[in-house]
Amino acid sequence: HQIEQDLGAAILSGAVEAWFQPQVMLDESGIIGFEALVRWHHPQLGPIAPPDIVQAALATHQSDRLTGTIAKAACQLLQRLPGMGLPHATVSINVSPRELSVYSVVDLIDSIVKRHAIDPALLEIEITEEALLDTDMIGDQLARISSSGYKLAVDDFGAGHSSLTYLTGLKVDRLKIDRGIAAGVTSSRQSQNIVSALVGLGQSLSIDVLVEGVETPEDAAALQELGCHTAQGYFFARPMPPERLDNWIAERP
Ligand code: G
Ligand code: G
Ligand code: MN
Ligand code: NA
Repeated sequence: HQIEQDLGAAILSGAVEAWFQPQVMLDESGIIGFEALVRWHHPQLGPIAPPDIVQAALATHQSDRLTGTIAKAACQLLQRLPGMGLPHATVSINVSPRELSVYSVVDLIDSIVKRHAIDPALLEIEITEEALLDTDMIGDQLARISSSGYKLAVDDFGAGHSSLTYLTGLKVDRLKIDRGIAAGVTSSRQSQNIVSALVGLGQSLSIDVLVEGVETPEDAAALQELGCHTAQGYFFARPMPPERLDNWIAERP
């Protein structure tokens, strides 16, 4: 496996990097945060899909090095955000369910956050909903994310792993509604009803709700109509390298 073979050197050389996708208020009132997404342009194979990078890291026992690289880039962005006029914006990183049972993700992130003197409340950890179903195995790690002061987001919420019981046992800060749901929001009554229900769920549990995959102005308007306040998607911005964020922010109306 070429990817597995080359991953270690690519992490060391900086070829494996974090790009960032903005998260915004649907009423255009501002930027609330950024999601870090791994990117690797392999010299022979071209761009490697993030799930393949994550898989290769697991297979070669380098998940901690991969997540460490992304967390470090997230902290570097957090250090710059006050100077970019966004002192309260959060930065989120994705943590794969499987790595939670392999090493102490919280210890790793703690050491990076301390080194950068970052407020942990500005760093959000995204875990897919699927992972939260098996809290017996990783419940301790998840509880430590919150007790250490980090924000916890449930990623791909509503993508098909429907058990809500974990919401009663964990301190969840944000539900990230799967982009499959946003896709139907202008055309399907069903999708609209689901979005309304999820917004209500978030309100009653005091959990922020962010809709992913907003691709058109029509999606954005429909979601706002349904009571959503925050979103992420190609309509607002694609993921971009951190050095491009300054211009993107400056050019926003
Ligand atoms: O960036 P893109 O949409 O291609 O990402 C595809 C998938 O890979 C998403 O589910 C995303 O959560 C995941 N992903 C992206 N970056 C990372 C990362 O740094 N770590 C982990 N574990 N998953 C990531
Ligand atoms: O699973 P997760 O939510 O982490 O995945 C985020 C992925 O979704 C990123 O790889 C990003 O490139 C992709 N993405 C972000 N916005 C959009 C969008 O508006 N449409 C689609 N199709 N993908 C998006
Ligand atoms: Mn995510
Ligand atoms: Na998601």
